[in-house]
Amino acid sequence: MGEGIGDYTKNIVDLRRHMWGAGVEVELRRLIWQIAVVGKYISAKIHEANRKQAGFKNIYGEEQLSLDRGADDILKNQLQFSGFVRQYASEEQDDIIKIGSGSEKYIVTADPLDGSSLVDTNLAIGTIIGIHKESVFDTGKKTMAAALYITYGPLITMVYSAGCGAHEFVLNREGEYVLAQENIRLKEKGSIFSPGGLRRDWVPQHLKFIENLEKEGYKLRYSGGFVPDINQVLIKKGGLFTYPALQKSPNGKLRLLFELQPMAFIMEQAGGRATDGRKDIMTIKVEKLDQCSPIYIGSSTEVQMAEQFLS
Ligand code: AFP
Repeated sequence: MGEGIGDYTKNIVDLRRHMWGAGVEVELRRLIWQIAVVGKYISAKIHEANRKQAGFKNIYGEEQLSLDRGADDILKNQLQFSGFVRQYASEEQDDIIKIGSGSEKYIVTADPLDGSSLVDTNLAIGTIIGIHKESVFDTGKKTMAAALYITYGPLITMVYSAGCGAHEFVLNREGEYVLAQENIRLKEKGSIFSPGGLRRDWVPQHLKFIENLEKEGYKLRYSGGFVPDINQVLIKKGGLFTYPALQKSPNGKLRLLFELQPMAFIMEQAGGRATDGRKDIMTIKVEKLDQCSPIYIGSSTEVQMAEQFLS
């Protein structure tokens, strides 16, 4: 058998074995495993929607919307019986919902299908998960136990951290998540930047920051999908993603609880940083489920540069 993911003569480390080896506590590693399995079902739903589009009919707004809801249903129903989750909050729900008996160890937050408006373009989209020990209405530094995201692209990949480094897995043909790389470490300084929002809406300090990156020769990499855009900074081991404060929306567009905290948790575990331009994302208290925040996330050099321009 040739080299590569399908070569099982090598030492294959699957997700469960990796978490056991990394000392992740048993309930958390079972929960992470169950969520990773849900990724397969969500991926199947995306392909089902795309099959509709292939030669049958395009999926429009309502259909895409149902994809978001479908992904949320799959996640919620699976977590309902996990035995480890007492509350579930997602971008598709109006409020936090109680699932399980109420005595379970964790609270799960989800952006079940981030970037769903990109499904009809066949660009990569993703699922973002935060796992909390205590009430989510606090800072991520206090409440978060783990975070993961799944990228539905040419391959299905999953990155997780349970506070013991950031690790990437690829879903292989046999339906196993096998280790692709562990303890991912960002370089101090990268070479790509991913700037969200419209240039005409940026505040002057942010515009000057971006112009400085362009002057220094950073390459622009922006797909409009938060998960693949962040994943690119992590897997290329450096660079910066930003969705800034805009003149009309000073808190930017991305959700602190569902999108920014999980990615900040993972990026910090990979030696990177994440701020709103002044404060670390993980020290910002969540007051409301739909609270948004500007974000500068990636290598420490670029994040610090942003803070200097914005201060
Ligand atoms: P959708 O989920 O509506 O596709 O939005 C995706 C997203 O929330 C996030 O994934 C992107 O980083 C961001 O929006 C892109 O926003 P712009 O379209 O304003 O660049």
